[in-house]
Amino acid sequence: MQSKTKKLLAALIAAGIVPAAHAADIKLGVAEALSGGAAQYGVSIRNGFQLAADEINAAGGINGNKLVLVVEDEQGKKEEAINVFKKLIFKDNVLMVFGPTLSNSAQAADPIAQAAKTVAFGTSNTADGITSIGNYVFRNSVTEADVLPATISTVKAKTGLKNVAVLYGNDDVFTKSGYDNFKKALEDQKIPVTTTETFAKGDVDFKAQLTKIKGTNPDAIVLSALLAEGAPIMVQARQLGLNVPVIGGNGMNSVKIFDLAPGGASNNLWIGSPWSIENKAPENVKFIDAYKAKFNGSPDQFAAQSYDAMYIVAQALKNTKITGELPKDRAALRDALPSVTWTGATGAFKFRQANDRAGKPAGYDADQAPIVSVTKDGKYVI
Ligand code: ILE
Repeated sequence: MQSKTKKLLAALIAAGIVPAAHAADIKLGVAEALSGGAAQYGVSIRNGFQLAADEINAAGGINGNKLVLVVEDEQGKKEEAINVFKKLIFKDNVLMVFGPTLSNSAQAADPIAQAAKTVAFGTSNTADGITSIGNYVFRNSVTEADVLPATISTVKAKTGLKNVAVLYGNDDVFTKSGYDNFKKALEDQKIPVTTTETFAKGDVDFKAQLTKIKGTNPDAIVLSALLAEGAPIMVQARQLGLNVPVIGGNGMNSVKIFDLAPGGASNNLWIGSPWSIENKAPENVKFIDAYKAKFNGSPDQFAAQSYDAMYIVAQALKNTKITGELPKDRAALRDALPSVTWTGATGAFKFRQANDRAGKPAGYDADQAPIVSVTKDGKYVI
């Protein structure tokens, strides 16, 4: 800003014509999939951010300064995630970036934030390796590595399954990582695999794989998929008379499954997550009520995690002196984040240091334990 303009602005603030808070807005980037298949998750995520930011601003903001969200649609595509990260970081000059929605996009876009020494905070990325990108990469989404062993052991204990068939998407960072972690958990828990089948993004007909699976007569199907393919897989499995439990990863953990696989096709789907709509803790009840009032629908795990993430960043910002010098402020926010603890919609939260591939300290993962639930008639039951 020109110094003349600066002086004029200062005079207008002093005269009470321009509110002082405007001069110190805190700009946060939100890069999520708001169109395309991954918008099933991205819209919920954006809603969670908006709800939390509105609440924080209504309660006085951050030491009197208002949070302003700069929201961009990265369309669930890694090239778009890269473009949007560049726009937010270099053109909009945001303090930090939330997102992107898919691990597949995070693996491509987070290195941009890391190189620019700007925090990239994922609220839905659950694949291995995301936080190994570097020390500016954070997430509060619990990883497949942390969730899937508990999901498998719970289904084993409750259904007595003896073997499983495996079905996974082999061209997506998250579905592939889910597969790797399922495979490891099955080996660790000595559960034999009857067959392993794959599919690709955009496939619509899964009957060949499901018929093969049916031929091996498994006690359950382990499924690492995003909703766009996972929902039709459930519909087609039930059509073929495959009514065994389906054990899903994070991609299958959305209330959208009840609309996308209607008429009971979504029954008997097992998933693990730290968040449940049934959890009656006061922080969660407050979140669910506020979400319903604002968006006229029920929240899901993705909204709960983004809502909590905004409060986690707000706690860090309260301990950060914003100077107006962007590189300094971006670094100060990064340094304030690791020690934040917060009890929100997903319960008690803290970060856990992650390492890079060489075993050196890198970014931060979520340190939370999952609860396993199963779908029954349009609900998750614990
Ligand atoms: N957890 C997955 C991922 O990391 C999806 C996110 C479901 C929306 O890509």
